[in-house]
Amino acid sequence: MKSSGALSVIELFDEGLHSGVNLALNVEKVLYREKTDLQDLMIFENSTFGRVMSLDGAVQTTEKDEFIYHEMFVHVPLLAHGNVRRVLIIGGGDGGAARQLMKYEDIAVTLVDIDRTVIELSKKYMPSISGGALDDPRLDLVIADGCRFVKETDQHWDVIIIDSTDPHGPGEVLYTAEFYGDCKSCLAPGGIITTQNGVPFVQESELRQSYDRLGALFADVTFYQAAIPSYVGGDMAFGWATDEKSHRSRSLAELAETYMNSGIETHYYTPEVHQAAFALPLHVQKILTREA
Ligand code: AG3
Repeated sequence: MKSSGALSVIELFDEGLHSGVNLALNVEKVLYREKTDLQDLMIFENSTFGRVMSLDGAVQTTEKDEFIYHEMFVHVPLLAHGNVRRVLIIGGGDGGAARQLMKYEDIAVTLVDIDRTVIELSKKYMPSISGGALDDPRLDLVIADGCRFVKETDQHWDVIIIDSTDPHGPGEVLYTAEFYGDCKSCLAPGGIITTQNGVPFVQESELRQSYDRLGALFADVTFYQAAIPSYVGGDMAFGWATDEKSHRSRSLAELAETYMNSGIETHYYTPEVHQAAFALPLHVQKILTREA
């Protein structure tokens, strides 16, 4: 009998982000590993996902499936709004969200990440993710604590994308009521906030917490979903918060027109997917409506 292919795998990345379920990825090759004073960062090669970046043992992004996450994070608020000029990204040092934003001609992006290492390593080892966006003159790159930044700035943005890690460690502060309040005060009228809100099936309490905290601040708060293959547990939820309710009731025809006029090219996003992503399965709705 031939020996199983699995025997040739030297190392396994064992995520262990959630209790009771682990994502195991074969590590073909470790390209980088360092524990900085801020976080434990690793970049490795996997046969399915291409290069994978993990922070503190959790997959952040991969070459092969990042387009799903970043397209949905960016194009849903931008095309729903329809007239975005200024965008703030909190986190997102890999440059994936920034690359999607650079598809819009008339755009100014501020990216605030706490860790310069993430930016440098993403550019070096996973250049297709940022695709030059981190060096684009339309991008203002700020190395700072996002919480402090939104508290102190007097600038305003049409869309704020909170592209954070999960609410453990350095990312935890990016899920607090205080931080959401500070984000609200630097949002332009009609502005939209989107957040990385985890996988509801394995992160119910995180979903509910963000819903309650954002719900106390904004007139329209919900989530939209997409399945990111390297995030274990099913569909992930993006948080959506705005005072302008009409952004969420765009007709398919309106979305299709805005998409066509924008001239952007996508690989996951379509106006139909955009609309459908807001349809929440009943078990997710129940997490949001049940008594606390
Ligand atoms: N931010 C989201 C990380 C989520 C990790 N969760 C997980 N592996 N289930 C990633 C930054 C991408 N720009």
